[in-house]
Amino acid sequence: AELINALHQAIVQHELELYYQPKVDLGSGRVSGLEALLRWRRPGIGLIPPDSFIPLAEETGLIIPIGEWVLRTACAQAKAWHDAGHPDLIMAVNVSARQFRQQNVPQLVLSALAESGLAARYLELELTESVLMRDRETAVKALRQLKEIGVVLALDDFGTGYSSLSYLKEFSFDVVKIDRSFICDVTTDDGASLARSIIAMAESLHMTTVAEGVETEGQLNFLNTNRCDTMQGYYFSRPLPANEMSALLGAGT
Ligand code: G
Ligand code: G
Ligand code: MN
Ligand code: NA
Repeated sequence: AELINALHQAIVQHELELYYQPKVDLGSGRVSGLEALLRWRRPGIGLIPPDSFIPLAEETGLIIPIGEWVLRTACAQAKAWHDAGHPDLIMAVNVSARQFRQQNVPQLVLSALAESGLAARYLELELTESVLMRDRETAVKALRQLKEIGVVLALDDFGTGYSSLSYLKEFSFDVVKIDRSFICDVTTDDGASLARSIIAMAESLHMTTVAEGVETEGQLNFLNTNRCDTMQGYYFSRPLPANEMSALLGAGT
């Protein structure tokens, strides 16, 4: 109960922050997009990662104002970076499955885009396949609405859930984010063939691929050789607060 009050206060007192992690296009080497990652700067305690409070936010309904704040802030920040000379950056926002069920995401997206002046194609939503697990018809309807609005839809943490190829066929995501547990293993034979088959599957379904959790040059070489489109991970950059990201973007990317 104390944590619930604190989280409620966090929204009112502006203790939430977004960090941003770059995604690098492997063809050009340029930063093509950013993933917004939520943090709670708790007075006297420090920076709290989302895994420690999003489940509570979902149980209490606080995910609705939090999700709204995240989306509006990310869209406004993307527009500011576009105006500052990085006009092609795509901003990705995470939406959890429970949040997707609780919140009218298409309506919120329309409102955040209108308010920020960001064009829909520069907003990407990262969803996990569990959005399709319960009440699938409603989910598919909301996903179709989002497609019509024109935002990019990415399947996050691919390979960790109850992935089924039929899900992928039934609903066409634009992007597959290959979970970092696969990327971690690409320097072993089995790991490499698994990652290759995910890339091939994505290609055959006309989806682009993002490798998550890239930490080493060996992993990067593998991704280049196997024609993965985009990489994200500590090898290039950790998630950074907005001012540090501005500096990184300014420095010629
Ligand atoms: O940044 P970090 O690796 O700690 O993120 C941990 C998890 O929290 C990831 O699964 C990520 O998708 C999720 N997450 C990060 N930011 C948000 C957010 O703004 N909303 C939701 N729903 N999940 C987020
Ligand atoms: O589930 P999702 O993909 O949204 O989670 C992203 C999380 O992965 C973020 O919390 C981010 O901090 C973390 N992350 C990003 N890059 C790396 C990396 O190279 N290695 C590891 N271990 N985690 C990473
Ligand atoms: Mn994500
Ligand atoms: Na992920």
